[in-house]
Amino acid sequence: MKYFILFYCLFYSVASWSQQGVRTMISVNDAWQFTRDSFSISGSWKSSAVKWQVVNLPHTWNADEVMDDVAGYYRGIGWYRKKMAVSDHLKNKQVFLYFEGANQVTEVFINGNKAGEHIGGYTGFCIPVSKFLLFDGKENLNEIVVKLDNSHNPNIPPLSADFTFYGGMYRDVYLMAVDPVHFSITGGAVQGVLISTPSVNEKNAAIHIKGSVTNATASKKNLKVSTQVFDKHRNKIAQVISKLTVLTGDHSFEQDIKSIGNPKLWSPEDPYLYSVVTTISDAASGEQLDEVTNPLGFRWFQFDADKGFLLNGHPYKLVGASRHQDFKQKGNALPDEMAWNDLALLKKMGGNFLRIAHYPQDPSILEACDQLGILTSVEIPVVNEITESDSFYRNCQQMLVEMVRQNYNHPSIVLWCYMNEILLRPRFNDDNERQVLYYRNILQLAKDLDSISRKEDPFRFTMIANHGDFDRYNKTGLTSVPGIIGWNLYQGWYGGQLADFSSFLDKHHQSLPGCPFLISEYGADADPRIRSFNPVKFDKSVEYATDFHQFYLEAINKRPFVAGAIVWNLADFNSEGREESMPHINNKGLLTWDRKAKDPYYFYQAKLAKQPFIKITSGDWKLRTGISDSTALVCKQPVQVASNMDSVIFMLNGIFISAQKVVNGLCSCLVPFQNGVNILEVQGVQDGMRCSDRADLDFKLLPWNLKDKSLPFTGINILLGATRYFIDEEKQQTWIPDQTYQPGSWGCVGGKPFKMAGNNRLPYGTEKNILGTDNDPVYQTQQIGIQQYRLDVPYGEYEVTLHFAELQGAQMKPLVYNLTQNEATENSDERIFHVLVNDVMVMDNLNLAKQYGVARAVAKKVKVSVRDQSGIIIRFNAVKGEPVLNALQVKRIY
Ligand code: GCB
Ligand code: CA
Repeated sequence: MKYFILFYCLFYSVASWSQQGVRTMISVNDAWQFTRDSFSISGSWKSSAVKWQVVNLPHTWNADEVMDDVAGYYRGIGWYRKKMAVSDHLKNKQVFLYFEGANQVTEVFINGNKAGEHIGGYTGFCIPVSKFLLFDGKENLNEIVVKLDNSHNPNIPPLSADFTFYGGMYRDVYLMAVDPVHFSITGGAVQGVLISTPSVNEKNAAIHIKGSVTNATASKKNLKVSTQVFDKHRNKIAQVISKLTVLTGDHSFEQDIKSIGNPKLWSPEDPYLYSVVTTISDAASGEQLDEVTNPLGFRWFQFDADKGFLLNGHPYKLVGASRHQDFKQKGNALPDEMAWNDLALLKKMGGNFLRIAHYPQDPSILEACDQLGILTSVEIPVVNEITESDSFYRNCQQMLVEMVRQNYNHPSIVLWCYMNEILLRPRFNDDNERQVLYYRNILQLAKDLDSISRKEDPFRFTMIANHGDFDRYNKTGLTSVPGIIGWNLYQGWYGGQLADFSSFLDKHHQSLPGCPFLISEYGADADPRIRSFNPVKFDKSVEYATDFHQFYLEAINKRPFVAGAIVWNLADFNSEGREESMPHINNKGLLTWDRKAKDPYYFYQAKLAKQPFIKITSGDWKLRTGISDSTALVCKQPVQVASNMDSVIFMLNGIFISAQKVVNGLCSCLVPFQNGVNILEVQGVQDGMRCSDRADLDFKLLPWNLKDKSLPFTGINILLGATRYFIDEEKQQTWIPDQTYQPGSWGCVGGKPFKMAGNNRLPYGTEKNILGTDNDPVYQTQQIGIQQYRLDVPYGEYEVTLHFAELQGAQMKPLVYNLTQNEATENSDERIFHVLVNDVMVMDNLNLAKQYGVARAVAKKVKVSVRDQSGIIIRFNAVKGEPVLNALQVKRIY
């Protein structure tokens, strides 16, 4: 049935277009069969040994396996096949299969014959298939088989990187049919012609069109190539016509439109797009043979070492984010609408720039950028390291040429980038001479790629994005190759202090005068489940990330010479090999993996908004818990607000509580939460303008004195060895930091928070992936050397859950993105202890490492009846080494 529909579509569209020689593009996304079993092209189509699964494109074969506890994901071969009817209306056309991108080596077979192949997972490509096709639209005569391979290949970039190399046909595939006389398709550039604007100013603009015509017939053709320019309202504003006589083969042509008066300029504030329609027709008969339509935007720009970026003659600070192309549960196989949605979110934040990192993305991304008004850079995935082989160099060059040619006409692009942190993983660390040669080879590759880029497109700047090792990039000569430098900086995150960021900016400005730069990355992980009122570096709290962004943006804004602030990253993304609080995820997104805003997103919105703006940044932290202050049955906790107004009024349950001045986009107020729902309203005020926000926050007030009758104790969830909070939305639970025991209340006796030896980055705990749980942060911290845990609860029946994980010992792979130091070897001293609850032995000779393994979650529920004044006393008696406890839950049953 599906095949019939496809056939019908083909027939329908060809019938409606066949009167004119316009190209046909029809998606071929539906009802493919897919397998990872071994399959052979020469084997029978029907072979029953192979299990096929019916899938639609976009599709990846790794979406499910990148989040499990098994290290790694399938990197190998996958097969796609389908049967397809092709209308005989296309018999006299040139037919191609156009792939917007597939990861990473693609071979295409039509009816058992190899039609073509492509290397590289991120650029589009066109495979000519006419000569293999059977044209009979009535039956599914054609067999298309696509073999894809996402194995590691030392000659194909990226070799290593902090993201997942999902395999599959993860973008749209089209059947494209053109007349034998058509705009040439090279480097996968299906848009036909290259359009540039060699000069633009407010009064005048010039347009240059260049392209090539392919004549695939045996005869000489007299042709007319005409280019028409239309404004937004489809009024024709200019036209140029050239005559071309072409023999069989490809023939280049160029056209100029010398002067467009008073061009409407393109800018993020007003992304005014013209369109350019270029047509080939037969000179004598006037019959139209091919036609392409492209976007056109008039803008000019400059990167300057002192003034930063200039757009249309004015200094213009670029502020935005990078983007990876994956999404929760979908891997990299996203429909176009979801790509658009990301850009809409960046725009809504006030961003004017997208770094399309670390590879070219779906064509819909740049369409969105052109239309929404977002400036961009695009890059090829040469990340971390290179292979010194001809084949590697060739693949880099091919990717670069494809990237530039395919995307050339997008007015949103200002930068082509061809290397990212290429000195992060220096090879030959134990052979200095060889390493010098390796660096020299990298430099040579950079020079080659830079000159290809400038030759292919003299109108854009080139960029290399470096990590923060200023001297190394300088010494190797890499800082003098590209038009501008991108710095990926993480001071105050992976290493150093926030203030080191500011000094880095000044250092560049002083020691590399004449060399424009932008901050191509900066960011801090924010696990949306982790909150803290004492945020510290690497605690993964949302609060630390907000502070980090506030600091960085201010430092950049203060310095006109810094061209831009590009946050890493717009959204959380998958990096299968990562561990930390949310294993497999890089949490530096301003949005979560499924695109929910985190606090720093609102901070940017406040800083960039042109209208009055206010937002309770942590308004989404709806489940809160805190301890009542003994007298008033309230708990005071700070709440942060992002706004662009002068001051903010806070109201709780309709009553004024405070007015605060906004400093650098943020302010906060201690809110006296009551038990239950608290309605928090905030109002921003400035010059008679007002704006407001509201959050309904569910507060669970805990008694300090557990026998307090006015606030009966019902339960508590405690993280040991941490000063952070953890929110489990699924279970509707909040975990709070521990305290030291005081009579009447609850807390820990003895021991100290566990801190990983030799890891200066972590404030406490570990960043190991805790197996057997998704709530890693519950287990990643612990009290080591604990003697007792006491809760002076009243009489009743309780359930106590003890949460353990052995945090020490070898099982850990080093952190994938360890930018600063190496982990010290961990001691794995044996620890054996007994656990007694109210003097009843509940676990004896507990040896976590031996019984469960290192870094595995262990939860034990114990029923306890409390019959006397002393409440619950949990004792930890050491047999060997120091006892530990990671988290504790106590629930009153009755
Ligand atoms: C970087 C890399 C990027 C990583 C990022 C991080 O410098 O360019 O690919 O994801 O750091 O989060 O560590
Ligand atoms: Ca697409």
